[in-house]
Amino acid sequence: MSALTTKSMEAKAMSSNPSQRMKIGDFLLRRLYEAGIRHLFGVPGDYNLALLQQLQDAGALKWIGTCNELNASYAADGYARLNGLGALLVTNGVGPLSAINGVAGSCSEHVPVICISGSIPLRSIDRGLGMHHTMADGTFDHFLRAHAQVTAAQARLTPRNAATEIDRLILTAWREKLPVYMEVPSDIAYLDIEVPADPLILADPPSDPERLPSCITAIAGRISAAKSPAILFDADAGRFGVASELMELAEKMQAPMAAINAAKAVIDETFPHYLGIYAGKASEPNVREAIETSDCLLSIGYRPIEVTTGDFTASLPTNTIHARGYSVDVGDDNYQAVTLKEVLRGVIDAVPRVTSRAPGRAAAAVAGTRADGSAKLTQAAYWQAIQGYLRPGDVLYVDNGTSFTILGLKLPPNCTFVGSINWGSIGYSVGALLGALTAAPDRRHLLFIGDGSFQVSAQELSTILRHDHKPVIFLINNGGYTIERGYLGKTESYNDVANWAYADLPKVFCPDTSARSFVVRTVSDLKNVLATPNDTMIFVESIMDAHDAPAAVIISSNKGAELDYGPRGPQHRENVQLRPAM
Ligand SMILES: Cc1ncc(C[n+]2csc(CCOP(=O)(O)OP(=O)(O)O)c2C)c(N)n1
Ligand SMILES: [Mg+2]
Repeated sequence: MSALTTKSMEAKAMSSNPSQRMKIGDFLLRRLYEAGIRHLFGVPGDYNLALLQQLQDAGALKWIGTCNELNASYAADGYARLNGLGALLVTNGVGPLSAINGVAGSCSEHVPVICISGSIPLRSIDRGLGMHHTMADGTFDHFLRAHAQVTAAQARLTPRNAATEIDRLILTAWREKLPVYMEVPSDIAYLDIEVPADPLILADPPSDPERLPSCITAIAGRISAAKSPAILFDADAGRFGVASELMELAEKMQAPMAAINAAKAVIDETFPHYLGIYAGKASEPNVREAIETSDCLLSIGYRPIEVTTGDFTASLPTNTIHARGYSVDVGDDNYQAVTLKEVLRGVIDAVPRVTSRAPGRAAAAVAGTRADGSAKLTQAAYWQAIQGYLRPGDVLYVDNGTSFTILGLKLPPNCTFVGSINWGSIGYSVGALLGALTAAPDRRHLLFIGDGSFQVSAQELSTILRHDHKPVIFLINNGGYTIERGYLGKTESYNDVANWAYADLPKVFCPDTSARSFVVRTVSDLKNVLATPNDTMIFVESIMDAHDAPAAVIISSNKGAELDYGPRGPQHRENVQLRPAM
């Protein structure tokens, strides 16, 4: 045995990080699996077929082909919402650019998605060979650079960097709760490299041993001294998985808590200390009072924008502690190298149990009137009926439009809410539904969407049917973009859409489907449909008036127009805006 071989064997035996040889593509798929990913969404193309073949041969991950890459990006996002991490595979240039809107949405909404593009072979880059799906100008970096704007990390794999870059990107997505972008040149998937033998561990970095206790002491000191402490949480409370810690803290301190609308259902809405959604002046009075008059507010991941703050009418108390995934602001101090879960666990232990504060009053659900069964279906009667349809454990999806009304409904325990409140790209919810159905097929999934939003991504209904999923789809057919009519163009044709036979689509997309489709025009039609068993897909097309919209949606659109167009905008002309009924 040569001295060199003996030496390397000794080094291997002593090392706590044993390595092995694997093909780059196989290693990538192995790492995705170890990170908890079991499905990959996307569209095949010549540059990703080698990797796709490795996926088929290994058999560990399941391929879910989508009709286009935009929908794949939405599906990966929906999958990640329920699974903790999601991924899509697309082909050079045309794929990443079709997907970029969805990837940007994941960035805006803090959802960890891995966008993998099978890209131009390294051989072509080395030799300057022009290839299809490029600008044919000898450059190959456009798509990496485009995705650098909307992802937390990017890399083009090479045989030298693949082992480290794959781990860096997956870990970055998981830790930051943000998307990442990876190019896998088509000629390297089958090359052998040395890779770690140990599985990838998804874990937060440990907190700093001094900063963590100092931060906990600072927070606990302030909220224990307060007379009316309260908790306000944004979407990151869900992304960083601290719902149970927040409930434990609220319980121990007898403190009221409220959600930003982007965090709907992160906390069980039947929890006694949960008050409802806080959106400044658009909040229920008791929620507004609890948050704004608190003498110490603990806020989690607060990212105010107009649609989450009642058009900037939110006003947090001066003594607000701002906690985020990995940092906290308390007074003038900023704490780095602290992780949210550890901070909250420490605070729970540090604060004394309070028994004297009265629990907050729960916000009222949407008030309803009794509608005449044979009367034409209105938005008011629709949402009242939907409220009664909701069951514990449902997964609810909302797209943009009058369907936002679902935000005002009171959800039963253990529901999950999937929306894109910050990014708000119409059509997102259909792709997200496919993704989340794939991640959690045994739950009941309810989609609330308008005709305009549905038209963007309707094809993915075919993928949902192809995999025999059984969601309930509630589509409002009101002839167009009603929410936009509250901004401008109340009767303009630019807010109209073509009238599809929506309820026929399950049959079109899957001719032998057992899906049940309904066209609903009256209150009693709707009530009958809601009694249908959930043993197959249910598609409910509800016909409603183009000018019928809940007051909250119209008011928000009217205010949006003021923000968007300013005092000299066209919205002040006579009868150009849908306005709330007097
Ligand atoms: C990709 C994208 N394009 C355009 C918009 C602007 N937009 C927001 S809501 C909306 C209309 C939604 O109409 P619909 O789904 O029919 O809901 P409705 O209000 O009619 O119930 C549009 C076009 C958007 N949010 N995203
Ligand atoms: Mg509509």
